[in-house]
Amino acid sequence: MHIERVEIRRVYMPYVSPFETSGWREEGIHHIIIRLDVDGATGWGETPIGRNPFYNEENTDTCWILQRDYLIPSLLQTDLSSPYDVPGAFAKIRGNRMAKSGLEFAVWDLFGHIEGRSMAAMLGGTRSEVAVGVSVGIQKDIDTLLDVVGEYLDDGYRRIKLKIKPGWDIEPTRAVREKWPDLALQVDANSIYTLGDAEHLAELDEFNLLLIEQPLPHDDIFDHAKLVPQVNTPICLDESIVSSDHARWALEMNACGIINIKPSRIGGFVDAIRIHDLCQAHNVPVWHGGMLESGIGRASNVALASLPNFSLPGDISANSRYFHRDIVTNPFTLNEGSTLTVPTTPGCGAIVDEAYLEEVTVDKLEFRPQ
Ligand code: OSB
Ligand code: MG
Repeated sequence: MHIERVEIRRVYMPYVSPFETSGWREEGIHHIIIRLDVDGATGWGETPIGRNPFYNEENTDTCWILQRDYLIPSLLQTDLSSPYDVPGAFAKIRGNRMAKSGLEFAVWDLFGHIEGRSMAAMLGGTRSEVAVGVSVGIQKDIDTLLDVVGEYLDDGYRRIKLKIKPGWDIEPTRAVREKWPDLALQVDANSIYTLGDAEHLAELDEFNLLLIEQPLPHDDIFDHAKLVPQVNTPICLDESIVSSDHARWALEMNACGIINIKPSRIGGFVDAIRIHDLCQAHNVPVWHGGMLESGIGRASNVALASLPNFSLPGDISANSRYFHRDIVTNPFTLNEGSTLTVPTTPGCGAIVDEAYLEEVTVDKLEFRPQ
């Protein structure tokens, strides 16, 4: 099968409230939405990339150029018999995994529609609901943080992640832990510390956290392996695990006890599933991270999170936690027990609101085979 038409759109959608981490602050998403068409069937995907290269080395502009000049021309030339053919079509192009990922997700959605199968079923999902929590950005002071966390708990979320940075780590975590002694709580540093901060990070041990996510540099598995024996709380890697090879290296080096899987960071589902399976074989739990996706990327994340070794709650909150209005007409809502229901309809299950998508589109390009 050859894809007949590709459309990519840069979109901007404002968040319900700004999102701040140790390395950046954003007011909304600057993602790329991909549409594929073949013979009356449509597949949608999302590249959930940062406007600036502050999370990983890519940004919206680099993804746009890579998709336009390299990835889409390769995809249009490829005779696809399954989504597993996509990584091969992109193999010559080094890195640029976020740029690749949205195209791969769209191919999965397309095959789901053609074959009448849900994305979760195609990926090997076994759950009908996935456990989720909320990632809470850095706030202006601790009182505000306690209010924000309290609101999410009132909404029904049962796991909270706090973004931390030097000067906003021990005290905010202590305040949340003192107010909610039994809350499932974890922290994420987005690569802001160094190995010299090991003793400081060990001060977090007293708060009974599920994990400390990516304390050290984004490309440094080696120093994480040195940190692990110095901290009692499990270390979880996010940014450092960009492929199944990186996951294997981290597991062999004992650089982490838990891995956060974001299929976008890894270039798509094919390699993300390898990480899931590898971790399962090592008895290492994984959980599904998030990139503040629109309803399209969110639906495909929920599909992947239905695989069996996703045993900790994911950063996949309901659409309303991120946006007042989303580009889908069937947003996820939070179930009792802090879960989202896995769609069973063909593909990822997102129903795209094409009129609103047009409204939030900043730029678009169309491609057909030469
Ligand atoms: O490090 O997990 C992260 C958002 C953008 C980039 C990186 C991260 C995050 C989040 C938000 O923590 C997770 C979400 O709710 O989508
Ligand atoms: Mg993270």
